[in-house]
Amino acid sequence: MPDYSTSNNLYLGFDLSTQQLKIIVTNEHLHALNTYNVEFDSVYKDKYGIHKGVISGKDGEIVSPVLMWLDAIDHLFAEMKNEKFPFEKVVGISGSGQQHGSIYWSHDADKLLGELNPELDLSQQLPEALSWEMSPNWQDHSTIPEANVFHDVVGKENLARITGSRAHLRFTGLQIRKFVTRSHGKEYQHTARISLVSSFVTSVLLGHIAELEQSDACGMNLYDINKQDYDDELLAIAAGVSTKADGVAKSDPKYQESIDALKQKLGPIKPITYKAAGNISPYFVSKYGFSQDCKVYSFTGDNLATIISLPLQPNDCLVSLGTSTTVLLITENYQPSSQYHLFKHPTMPNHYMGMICYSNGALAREKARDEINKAHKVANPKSWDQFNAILDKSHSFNGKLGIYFPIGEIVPQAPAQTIRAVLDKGGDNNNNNNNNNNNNKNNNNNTNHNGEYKVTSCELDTHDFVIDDDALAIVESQTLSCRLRAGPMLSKSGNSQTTSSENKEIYQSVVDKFGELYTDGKKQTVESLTSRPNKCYYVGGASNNMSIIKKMSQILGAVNGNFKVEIPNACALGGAYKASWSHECEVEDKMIPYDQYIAKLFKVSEELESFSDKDLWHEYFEGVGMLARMENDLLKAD
Ligand code: XUL
Repeated sequence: MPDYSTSNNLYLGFDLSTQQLKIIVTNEHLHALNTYNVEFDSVYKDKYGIHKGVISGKDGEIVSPVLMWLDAIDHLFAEMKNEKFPFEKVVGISGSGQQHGSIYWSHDADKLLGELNPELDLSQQLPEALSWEMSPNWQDHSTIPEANVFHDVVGKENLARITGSRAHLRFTGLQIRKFVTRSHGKEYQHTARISLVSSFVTSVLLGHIAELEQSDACGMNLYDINKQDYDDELLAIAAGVSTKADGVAKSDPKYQESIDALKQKLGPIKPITYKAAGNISPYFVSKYGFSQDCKVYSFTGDNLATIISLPLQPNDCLVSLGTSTTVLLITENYQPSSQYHLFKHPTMPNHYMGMICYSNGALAREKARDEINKAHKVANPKSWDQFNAILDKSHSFNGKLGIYFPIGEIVPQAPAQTIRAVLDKGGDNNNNNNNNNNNNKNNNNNTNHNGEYKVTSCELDTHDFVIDDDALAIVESQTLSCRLRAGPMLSKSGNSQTTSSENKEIYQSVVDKFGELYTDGKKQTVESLTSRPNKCYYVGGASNNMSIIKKMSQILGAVNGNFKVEIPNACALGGAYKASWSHECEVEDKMIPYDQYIAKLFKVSEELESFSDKDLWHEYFEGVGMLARMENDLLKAD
């Protein structure tokens, strides 16, 4: 066990994810001292019948047993107690939960939570506190009919404008509509309150049901971010009384009653604050030895906790290169789109977290790598050497891009497909339809702007597109897609490094070549095309491949540096830092700007592994124009 004697205050950061519960211990200097974790499958496989932390049912239903999470909390605290962990030194707790999951509390919940007997475990005492013993997991995809209803009633872009996201199968509002109208109508009648996973853990630790935390509440498709209030029409859909979808007239008393009932069950949403949700419940004080003054600060969602685990400033981007690619960024600019997400920032009240989630990431790159290795008869089929050598020797945009979606893509929403394309700078209109692949695309739109540039789809070995070209084309295309989508969110960053007249010139030159550019149905503006990230942080599996992240950094063009980071406990750490920041704000009785507070964690430029390469941001404008046109003209829509 680490030496806790030199720390005055300890903080706990929870991470309740799909497959495990983790607790990290930090001190007042933001040092991480210890972690504890329990893998659900290794302990609860038989008791709860889970596999990889969840139970999969029919029609895409994926749920987690709520009592298992309670067992996991007691399990870790018991382990810590066994090790003589100094619980009395813990002054604040916060943490993260997987996003979108909902927990259905019964009318007895508050009473049962408040009267817990420390002689027994949580899971023995709380079954009656739940009106349903399961929580839909974020991987659940059983709500296609509900997604259709949300979009039919309010429209995809409009829903994104209101709530920060279009309807996603995992989002809480859709899950609630399914619960109410299709799967658990009876249980809904017995539901007094609904928590998110984040506010569920807060509630258990407090001993009463906590308010929803504002940034995580943005993942419900029910909350109007600008108005900072629930949207009644969306609540009506979730409650199964939408006039358009369910035929309930607004004049029917059932309409407003059902909206009000759901509003009450969800409870108020607490605006971003450093103030504690309350003190830890007597159960944990008696059973484990916590101080009764220990504060519980509202938990948030896992992605939201991730961005507060690093000293990120406005307009910084975190590019996570796992099986899927996820881009998280901080912005002051509320520019919603149906193709990405905006949430309130969990600790910076006037800021938002943007999130772009691609489903095709590593898998698509690996497929290209394997083909290249096969063609070159490389002994180790998984070696990146050949792929990387191709990336390393490229120092400009060669006019070849692709849409590499071995599985269906979310951004832009499209079925599985592969399209390769070349940019013809010479302008030969007669050739337009000569090199089609078999995709169902519309080549008629491949307009030859100013008689000069056109984008032509082709198959391998036509237009000189050879297998080696896939290496560069896939990394470039994936990165340009991020650049096209991050641009609108960064568009007030002031990071363009060019004057506004230069920006107008750059913009005009792209428009002259490719016509007005639209991404996901929205026109790109001078600002959205010319804004650059402040810093870029690369994390996850492929961030260990320097050739890939160097190429990405050349294209994304961060103005204040690129960094490679490893943050294995990001969600738990973000939770612990939220607790220590909140505690410090409470002690000082004022809101300390979070980016200033977290800056003392480490000096980014000195202590993180930074890397730089040629800045090809300008050169890749042609690529920006080309990819935008490819998406509009060639992509087979869902
Ligand atoms: C985000 C999402 C997942 C979960 C689990 O929208 O669904 O990232 O939060 O990690």
